[in-house]
Amino acid sequence: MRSWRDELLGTGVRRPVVVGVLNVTPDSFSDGGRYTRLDDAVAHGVLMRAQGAALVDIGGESTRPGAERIDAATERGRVLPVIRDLTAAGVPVSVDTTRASVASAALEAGAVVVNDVSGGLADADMAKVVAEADVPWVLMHWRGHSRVMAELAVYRDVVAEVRDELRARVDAAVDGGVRPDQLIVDPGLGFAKNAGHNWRLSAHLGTLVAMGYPVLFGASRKSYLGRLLAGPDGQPRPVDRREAATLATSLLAAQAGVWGLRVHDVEATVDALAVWRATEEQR
Ligand code: PMM
Repeated sequence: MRSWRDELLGTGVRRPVVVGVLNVTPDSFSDGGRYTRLDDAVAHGVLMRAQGAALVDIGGESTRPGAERIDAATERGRVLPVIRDLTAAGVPVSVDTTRASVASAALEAGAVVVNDVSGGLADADMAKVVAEADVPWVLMHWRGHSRVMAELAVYRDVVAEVRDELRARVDAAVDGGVRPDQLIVDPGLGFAKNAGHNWRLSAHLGTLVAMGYPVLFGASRKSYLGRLLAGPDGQPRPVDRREAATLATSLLAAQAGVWGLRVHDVEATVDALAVWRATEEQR
């Protein structure tokens, strides 16, 4: 039987895969508050899968800049019912958490991937959980929790530093017993990064791809796109009107060779990728 890992990371997988975002939080910047009812969340996950998502990424704790933390029991209470129901519906699910205890419960509930925005830095037990469950682990570049991350956006050479810090996280994961073929890396746009850092990383994704690990790219609807598209009054473009800009980032990232795109609008992304693939096939 083909495992979820083969279906996500196997050599025959058509890249980039699309990872659908499903935040079951009251306060995430884009979809916060929309999927707090279990049946709404499950229906949206099922829809994203039908639209072509390889994976639906469930988050229970907002990571928006400045956000305060919630406790682990609250986080588990938000994500576990959705993971159980989506798994029962045959939808492959990743859990977006920095806590080993939440990851462990999520894997037991059926999640097949751990998406850790802290790259293993927030919880020293995460490597053990991932090693024992033998699942893929997304290591995102991160320097600190949301409350403090804006102060940590200081780089001399953002591309080299993100690459080197991701490599250190990869090494720590392997030292913790995780196999290299379980690992996916992510530049973590917006996490301890200002707009200039996000653009610079987007322009040099090849440096991260050259690390030899699958790269996940998550620009969808982020605030630097809102600022790019600000109107004459200087107000950022609202979150629900950043889709065309998001699609442009997705195509540029596809061209740079990323493994996956973490997005809110799965159908639009799948359509844009169909155009990209049809063009690529003629080269
Ligand atoms: N961004 C957010 C949350 N989780 N996970 C990964 N791997 N990469 C990201 O860029 C990322 C993430 C924040 O955005 P959201 O509100 O759209 O979830």
